Amino acid sequence: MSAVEFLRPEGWLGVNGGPRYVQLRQRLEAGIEAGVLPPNSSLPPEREIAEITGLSRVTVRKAIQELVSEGLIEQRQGSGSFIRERVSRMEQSLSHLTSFTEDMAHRGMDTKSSWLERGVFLPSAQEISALDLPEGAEVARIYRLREAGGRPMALERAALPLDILPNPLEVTTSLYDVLDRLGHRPVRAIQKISAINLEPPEAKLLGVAEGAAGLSIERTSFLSSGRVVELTRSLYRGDAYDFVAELRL
Ligand code: 16G
Repeated sequence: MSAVEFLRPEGWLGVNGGPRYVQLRQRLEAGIEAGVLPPNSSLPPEREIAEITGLSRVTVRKAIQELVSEGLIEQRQGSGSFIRERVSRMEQSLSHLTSFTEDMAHRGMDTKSSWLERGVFLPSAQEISALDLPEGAEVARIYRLREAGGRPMALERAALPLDILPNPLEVTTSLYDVLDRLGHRPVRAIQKISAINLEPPEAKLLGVAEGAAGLSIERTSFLSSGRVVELTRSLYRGDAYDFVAELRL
């Protein structure tokens, strides 16, 4: 069935069905759910929807606006409204100190990292204090776009003391694998999670709209001696992750 046929008002638009923009919104939601309006396809223009349904353009616009705020539809400047790709959310436990590679392998997903930065740098004030770096010490930094199952998931910026990770170029897939080999795999970590709106460059890398919701997670990891191993700031797509913590009495 075409989108136009699906939107013909017979059978779903009625006087007793509540506000008309809500009826249209529900019809469009049903079309998205049923795949009549598939991901990445364009929605007929407002004017055309108004003609097919007999609703006013104001009503049509209101329904579309609601779908935009629900994240089902995306408006692209100059080219109209598109059905957004549905992202299945992932649940991530907050009680295990695992790596991204391990988390995804556990779900049967392949991971890929694109390197945005990797090398030895002069540390920032935050790195000096978080990693407890001695005067004049440099820092190993790796910045990656992390993908799983072919989808961008997170941007991750890690900083480590050089004696923990002397050669950041050694990290090709998993940082924790390299730390494991070097005998520096962390055993404990503290994470701080905050809600953010993704800035244009990060949103672009993650394949979401500018200002889309994201989660910023700062992880500070420790060796059993109490020494800090990494300071990592990860930006996760807000539409792809649920972080789950188990609480006990
Ligand atoms: C996770 C950690 C990150 C760690 C990375 C190592 C969070 C929020 N962050 O993404 O701190 O550096 O795993 O992953 O979970 P890798 O061994 O696959 O490189």
